[in-house]
This record gives sequence, structure tokens and C-alpha cells, in this order.
Amino acid sequence: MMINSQAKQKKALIIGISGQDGSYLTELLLRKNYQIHGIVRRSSSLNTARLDSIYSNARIRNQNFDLDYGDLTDTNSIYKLLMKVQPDEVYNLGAQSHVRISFEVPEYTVDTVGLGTLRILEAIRDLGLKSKFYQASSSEMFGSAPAPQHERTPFRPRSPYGAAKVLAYHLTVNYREAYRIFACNGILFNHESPRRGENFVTRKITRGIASILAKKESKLYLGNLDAKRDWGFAKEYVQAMWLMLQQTKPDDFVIATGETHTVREFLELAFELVGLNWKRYVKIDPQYYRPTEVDVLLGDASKAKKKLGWEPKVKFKELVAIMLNADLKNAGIDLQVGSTKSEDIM
Ligand code: NAP
Ligand code: G4F
Repeated sequence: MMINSQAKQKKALIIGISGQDGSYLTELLLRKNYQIHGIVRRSSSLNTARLDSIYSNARIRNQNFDLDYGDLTDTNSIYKLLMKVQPDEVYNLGAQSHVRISFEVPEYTVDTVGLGTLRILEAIRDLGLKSKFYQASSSEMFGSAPAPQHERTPFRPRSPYGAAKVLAYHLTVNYREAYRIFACNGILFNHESPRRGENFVTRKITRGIASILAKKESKLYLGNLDAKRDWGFAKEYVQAMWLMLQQTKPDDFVIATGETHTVREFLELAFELVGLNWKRYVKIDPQYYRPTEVDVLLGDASKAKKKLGWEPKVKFKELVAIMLNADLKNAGIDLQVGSTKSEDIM
């Protein structure tokens, strides 16, 4: 019997490649010897900082890694790139992903998040591609639904962003059922890292502390400290995305740590780790409040554990230390806090 030891190299198209998750997913797929095609949107200043070193390392190693301009609001660009790349796997990570900002730009948010997903699915269907499709669904879809939330918890979104993600979720399910596209929803709870956008609360806190220690800032302005979130480590969450597309059947999965903490707890722990009392530095600024808040998110990821064999290793305390150490280093502060067990954490 002949055994073909040279498995075909897979092609992945990543939309939202320049974001936090896009950069970790790219590293994961390059390690798995994928050809990577990423879609970046044009901006007046460079938006590929998270990718630059990954891109040059891939070039040095002669790995296939291409970036093309495109935009989720531009049907033509999505259609043309799918036709050109004909990917085995499509990861839709692109979004206006900031919940409070979605109240300020609701139409744009629904366009990128909701219609953007439709544009990708329609192109896959119309072109007759066999591509598997991953949709970055969100725990924000659960909104005010009681915790713990799992795959059968009804959605009760509390923001234009959450509502747009619910639309994208249902479109993904519908295209799976109607056209037999291998389409999966990863319902990911909040996941953070040193690459997290600077205006999300965790990174704002760890960066704020580094700026205070570096004497660049004296205060940190925040909104609602009572909200509870299930915070995990982004680098582990992208493994779950890939695993979903390697199953024999497409399905939807909650990805979470199963622990929830208030913003205040994050704040207290992070300041405590550098020996400061947060109450002396933090001011509440109502501009960061949301018209409607999601009070408690707590995920039950038992289906992912059972079917994907996925389980998070990094929990709350280690995550705070990972993020804080990275921002202290960025600010040139010679201080290492907490204990970080996980290797290769950046
Ligand atoms: P992120 O850092 O904000 O990245 C979003 C990506 O989408 C960026 O590459 C961004 O490009 C791109 N993008 C924005 N508007 C676009 C448009 N009109 N056309 C094409 N691309 C566009 O988000 P993330 O934290 O990596 O999250 C990845 C995905 O998972 C998002 O869909 C997010 O909504 C979802 N999600 C995130 C979490 C979380 O806790 N992180 C939880 C659940 C779901 P620029 O770099 O140019 O802005
Ligand atoms: O860090 P956040 O902005 O994350 P949020 O709203 O939970 O959304 C993130 O997670 C979702 C998954 O559930 C993703 F789908 C979404 O794309 C994004 O990645 O806010 C967390 C909490 C909120 O309750 C907010 O009101 O922190 C509170 N908060 C308090 N002060 C603040 C601030 N949030 C931000 N961004 N900035 C503040 O100053």
C-alpha cells in the first residue's frame, strides 16, 4: 500500500488578520505549515504593527504569507479575494469590535459585523467554494441572559455590536443548513493578551499602570467597575478556532474559562502586583459608561472540552501578570510581577 507522506499544504484566508486574534492565529497556522492570505483594510497610518515581525520571519523561512487590501464593507473586494485565493479555510475575525463605540457608529458596526459576514458567505456560496468557514461570534450576544451561558442560552444582546453579531451568527447557521457550507460559530468570551487593543479595559489598566510608574500619567480614567467578565488568554483561544474547522461536522462552540471577575477585581490585582493602591490613581469618568451594559458574562465551555479537547490553561491571575509584565517592559520599567507558568506567552 502506498502512503502519501506529503499532506497537501492548506490555504487559509484570514479577514481581520491585523487584529489581536488575527496575529495569534497567523502564528499558529504558520507553525502548522499553512499558506496564509490576509485581508487588511487601508488606513492613513500603518495598521500592521502586530504582524510586522511575523511577516518578516515567514519571509526568512520562505513561508507563503500574502497580504491584500480589502474591506468587509466592500463586496467586490471580498468576492475577488475569495475567487483568487480559493482557500481551504476562511476565518472571519474582521469587525468594528468595540462595544461602546458601536453605540456611536451603529450603522458602520452592523455593516462590517453583520453584512460583512453575509458578503463572505454569499461569495463562498456563489463561487461554489468548498472552503470551511469560521465566524468570530461573541459572548456579547448573550447580553442580559442569565449566567452561566452556553450554546443553548438564548441571545439577549445589549448593544448594536451584540445585535450585529447575532445576525452574523444566524447567517452562519443558515448558510450551513441551506447550502451545506462547513460553517462554525466560535462563541468566544472575552480574551486578552499583550496584543489587546489599547482601549479595551484590561489593556487600558495594564498600560495605565505602566504609564503611572513611568511618570507619564498620574491618573487612569475608567467607567463601570461592577461589570463581570470571563477573561481568557487570546493565544489559547485561537487554537479553539482552528480545532473547530478540523472536526468532521460543522458546529457551534462556547469558548471560555468558566471564571468570572469584576473590572474592579482586575484593577485591584493589577495595582496590588506593583505595590500601589488603585484608589489613589483611578477616577470614574461617565463618558465610558454604556447606554446599556452587559452585567455578567460567565461561559460554560464543557462542549468544547468534550468534543474539541480544548481547555484553557491560563486563568485570571496569570493573565493579569502576563499583560502587566508586557506593558511594564514596553514602558522600559525593570520589574517582573506575579508568576507566569505558561511558556512562550507573547
Ligand atoms: P480586533 O483586535 O479589534 O481586530 C479586528 C480586526 O478587524 C482588525 O484586523 C481590523 O483591522 C479588522 N477590521 C475592522 N473593520 C474592518 C473592515 N471594515 N474590513 C475589514 N477588516 C476590518 O479584534 P480581536 O480582539 O482580534 O477579535 C477578533 C474577532 O473576534 C472580532 O470579530 C471580534 O468582534 C470577535 N470577538 C472578540 C473577542 C475578544 O474578547 N477579543 C471576543 C469575542 C469575539 P484594523 O487593524 O485595520 O482595525
Ligand atoms: O474591555 P471591554 O471594552 O470589553 P467588552 O465590552 O466586554 O467587549 C469585548 O468582549 C466581547 C466579548 O464579550 C467582544 F465581543 C468584544 O469585541 C470586545 O472584545 O469592556 C469590559 C467591561 C465593560 O463592562 C465596560 O463597561 O469593562 C467596562 N469598562 C469600565 N471602564 C470599560 C472601561 N471598558 C472600556 N473599554 N473602557 C473603560 O474605560
